[in-house]
Amino acid sequence: MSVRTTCAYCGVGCGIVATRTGERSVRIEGDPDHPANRGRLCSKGTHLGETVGLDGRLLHPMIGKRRAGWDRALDLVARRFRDAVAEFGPNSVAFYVSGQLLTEDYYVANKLMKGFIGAANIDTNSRLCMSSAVAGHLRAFGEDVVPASYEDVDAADLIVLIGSNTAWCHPIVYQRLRARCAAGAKLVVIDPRRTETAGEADLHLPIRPGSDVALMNGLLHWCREAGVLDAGFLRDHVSASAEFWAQTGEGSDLWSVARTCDVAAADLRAFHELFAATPRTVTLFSQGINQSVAGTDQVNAILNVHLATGRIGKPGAQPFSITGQPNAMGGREVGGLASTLAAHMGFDEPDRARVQRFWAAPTIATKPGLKAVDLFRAVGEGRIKALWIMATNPAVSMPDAGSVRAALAACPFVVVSDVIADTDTSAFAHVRLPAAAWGEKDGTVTNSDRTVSRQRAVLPLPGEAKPDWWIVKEIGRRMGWKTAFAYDHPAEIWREHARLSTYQNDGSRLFALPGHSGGGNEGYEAMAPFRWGGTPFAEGRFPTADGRARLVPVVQRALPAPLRDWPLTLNTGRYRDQWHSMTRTGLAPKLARHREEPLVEVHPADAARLGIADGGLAHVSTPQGASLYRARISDGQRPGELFVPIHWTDRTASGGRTGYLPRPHVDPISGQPGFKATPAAIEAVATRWRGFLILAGEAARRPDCLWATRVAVPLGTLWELAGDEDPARLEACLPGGTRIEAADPARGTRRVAILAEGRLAAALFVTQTGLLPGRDWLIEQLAAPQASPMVLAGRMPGVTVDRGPTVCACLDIGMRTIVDAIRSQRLTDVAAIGAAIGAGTQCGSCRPALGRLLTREIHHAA
Ligand SMILES: Nc1nc2c(c(=O)[nH]1)N[C@H]1C(S)=C(S)[C@@H](COP(=O)(O)OP(=O)(O)OC[C@H]3O[C@@H](n4cnc5c(=O)[nH]c(N)nc54)[C@H](O)[C@@H]3O)O[C@H]1N2
Ligand SMILES: Nc1nc2c(c(=O)[nH]1)N[C@H]1C(S)=C(S)[C@@H](COP(=O)(O)OP(=O)(O)OC[C@H]3O[C@@H](n4cnc5c(=O)[nH]c(N)nc54)[C@H](O)[C@@H]3O)O[C@H]1N2
Ligand code: SF4
Ligand SMILES: [Mo]
Repeated sequence: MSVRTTCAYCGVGCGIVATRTGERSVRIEGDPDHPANRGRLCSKGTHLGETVGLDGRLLHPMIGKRRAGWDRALDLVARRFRDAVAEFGPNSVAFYVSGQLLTEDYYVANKLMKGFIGAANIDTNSRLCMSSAVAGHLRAFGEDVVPASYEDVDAADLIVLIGSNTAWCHPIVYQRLRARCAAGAKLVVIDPRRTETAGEADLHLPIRPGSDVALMNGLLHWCREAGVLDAGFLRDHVSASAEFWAQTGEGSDLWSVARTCDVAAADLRAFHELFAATPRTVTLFSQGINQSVAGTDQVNAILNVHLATGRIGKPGAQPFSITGQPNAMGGREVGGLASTLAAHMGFDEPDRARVQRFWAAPTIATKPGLKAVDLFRAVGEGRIKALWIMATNPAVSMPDAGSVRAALAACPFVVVSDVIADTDTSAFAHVRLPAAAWGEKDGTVTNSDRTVSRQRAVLPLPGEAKPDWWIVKEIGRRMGWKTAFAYDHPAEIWREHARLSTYQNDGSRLFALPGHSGGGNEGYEAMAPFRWGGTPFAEGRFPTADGRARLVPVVQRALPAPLRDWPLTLNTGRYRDQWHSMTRTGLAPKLARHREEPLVEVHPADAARLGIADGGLAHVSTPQGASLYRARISDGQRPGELFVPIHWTDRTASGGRTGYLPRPHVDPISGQPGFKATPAAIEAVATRWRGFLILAGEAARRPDCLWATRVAVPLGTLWELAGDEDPARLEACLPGGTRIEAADPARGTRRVAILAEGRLAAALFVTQTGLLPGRDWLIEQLAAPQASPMVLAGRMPGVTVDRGPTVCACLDIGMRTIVDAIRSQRLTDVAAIGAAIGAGTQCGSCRPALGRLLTREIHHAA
């Protein structure tokens, strides 16, 4: 049986054809008919099938450490929330939800909190993700509407990526834009780091972090002087205060901007000229813009340029805020943020009364609720007596996660709905509720370009897992609102959501789903992807009171001088093949080996000055916390700046706990944290020994040593290790069985293998000054019915098998294999590599990496 569904991961929203092939196995193919991807998938989507097993799943409701029936668990949750509201008022309870919920789940949670509990303390991880874009849209357009679509990318002649590592984070949009570049469009990337995305650009501006307003204001004023502004559009469709041009003009000359942004004036000039000469320009932005204490201003600086040049609402000419999570946009539509009410309505009248009337709600929130950072602060201060977390892992993903953990530990009642049993957050839960996972759920999601698609179940619900909407409506019913939460099917919720969107909507709210309010469930079952809103702003009309868009006078804030104790700036972000806290991608061996360990990337000059060695360990600290990383020296970093990934957690590593590091400073308008720039320091850490441990099956426990990172491998687990402690303590990790071992005391080397009925059950290799063998051959031994007698050698004589880190995740091809092919077959382009060994021919996510390897090899050869 095949179903048409949507990818579980990013906001590109690719269509998938999923076919069940066994008890818990699914074949994944790109849906050739889906408008977002037309059959293509990236490495993460391609390997979704590796994450649908039951390893680590939460399959039953749990009260504390004990299994409980649904009735008992639900009654307990409903009673604790009701009691808290009765005793301390509606503001004493909170929900913290997620852009990974489906629209139906999200709608019911929002309705329960805002309309029935009667407070607005429901916020979402989207606060950390694109609330600055929401706030910027509201200021400029009057409504949170993303005007662009992917077809605009296909039609653009210039694509500007600002604060977006699109090749890794929105790979299918990236493939669409590369296809456009192949047809002649130009690509400009504005990012302090030389990412793989930047590496392929026609022009890369490695600006000083946080200087984006200066850059955009400079562009705006250059366009003004060059006569590139659209005077007609400004006159008819845009308003600006009398002071706008004077305010934004300050420090906007080429030389001042070059100085503020720390880029070459010639490069800046080249950008201006390209921009001026290219009416069909799409500017895509994501976290480098949003996740800043000036995020909303940065968004408006971009929107100002597009409005003033009339490059909005036209084919190939748009500002384009791309969303991160699969249903970030759906969350905005239902009003999942504490600062919005529902269906693009706010808390002012007549919206509030209208929504209350529609819901027939006994009460309704009168004002916005607590935004994520304030919400967890309120939890820490004891003001929240009951907290329900759904589909997000705030103990990892909130800034200053140490304080968030302390708050969770102190909260009288914490409920966590998740698909995974043990997460860093669920460790604090009094009640854990087992949610249906991707592949088991039914509902809708809205992607970055307003396309609504169905997610459809291809697998049955395992254990006692239930869809999120079902769990929430059960709590609503048990809190006493039986008719308002009498849903039996997600289609009923969808139709209600659609009805609210058109309810007393005279066209002043662009968000509307006409034609979806009625019909039976069959229409919902058969729903094909569609985009709401048509082409917003095509006629130059905006959803403000006077129909005009606003130019918002934003000015570059003073950039902080380096602090004495924290002289560096810490930037945080994503890896190509991992998703957030790795609860799902961390299960997939094919995704694990692109980047096995959490790295801190350091500029060579800083590394030399601070004695940081490539491949050594380093301790990164900020005023909030500290964590260990493996150092990678990279001239793609700017001097004085560090970059670390966000993915590793208590479950997967002893280091790489990035959530502890960012400070909880937020944008004053949106409340979005400035995750990309925290004052930091770095210090090299020497260890006495290094090693690794390979175990058959899932590893229950993290080895107890300074550095231990889990890597999923076929049929088992690899732990990369290093430490100072006596390595003898690692013995505790070894299973029983026949033991063989070898030692070389001169180099401090010990090698142990455990065999169970001839099969390799474990291999532990540790050395102080010697070499460690590659891991691949030993990992392959896990599959052998009879382990090779050479296991203690770590390899077969004469065979070098380690293929290096995975580059092509689809065909599982490592770096060394590719370099060998380039050298031996004298390959000179990415297509030739594909023809020779297949790398890069499937999902295409690794094509930028192949390009870089080629450049490096050709450079070497010369
Ligand atoms: N592989 C993968 N893909 C994902 C995700 C994932 O976890 N893994 N998560 C999804 C989600 S939820 C999101 S929100 C998106 C995020 O997608 P992106 O926004 O593309 O990802 P990030 O790595 O967070 O940050 C983007 C870039 O902003 C740059 N940056 C930092 N500071 C500044 C600055 O001051 N100015 C400018 N111009 N740039 C700056 C960083 O160097 C970084 O390269 O990805 C989505 N896709
Ligand atoms: N330092 C730093 N921190 C960041 C960022 C950054 O760039 N830097 N980026 C921020 C951004 S943009 C984002 S979006 C967040 C993401 O951060 P989180 O939302 O915390 O990350 P995830 O690991 O995706 O957490 C999702 C959880 O939901 C569970 N889950 C998956 N599907 C379902 C489901 O259907 N139902 C239920 N109930 N649970 C489910 C997963 O197992 C997992 O535990 O991180 C933010 N934090
Ligand atoms: S780009 Fe990749 S992760 Fe994002 S939706 Fe498409 S297949 Fe999924
Ligand atoms: Mo995000």
